[in-house]
Amino acid sequence: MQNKLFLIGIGILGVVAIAGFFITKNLILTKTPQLQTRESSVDIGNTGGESAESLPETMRTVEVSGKEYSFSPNTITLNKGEKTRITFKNEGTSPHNFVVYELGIQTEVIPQGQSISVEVTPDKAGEYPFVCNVGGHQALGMEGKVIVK
Ligand SMILES: [Cu+2]
Repeated sequence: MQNKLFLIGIGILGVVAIAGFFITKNLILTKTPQLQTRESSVDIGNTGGESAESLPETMRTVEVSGKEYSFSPNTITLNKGEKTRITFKNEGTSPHNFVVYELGIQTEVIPQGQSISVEVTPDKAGEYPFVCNVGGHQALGMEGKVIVK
């Protein structure tokens, strides 16, 4: 009976010793992956370039106002390839709009006091005339130019 207990005791010690060996081995092995994790966390730091995604929130905005019968300013400068929001405000008393035919921009005709925005990413440098195309307004002076650099 005592011999049996002795043998069981030896057996348990053996199991503990073997388990201890493997646990120690595993601890050593897991140290290496931990180092690799630190390296990959550097990569995560690099993807901090995601702040570039916040650029649309700080999208460049250009404001133009129109009245009878002029635009202010009458020259707008855009950067080639840069998405820009153009906000047109009618500060006159008649309805007006903002049109740049060559850039494919044509806002709705808006009444006194209202604003309307369009977004544009010009892909060609050059100078493009803008107008209000409500009947006769361009001839009366509602024109200007967009310069894309
Ligand atoms: Cu007009």
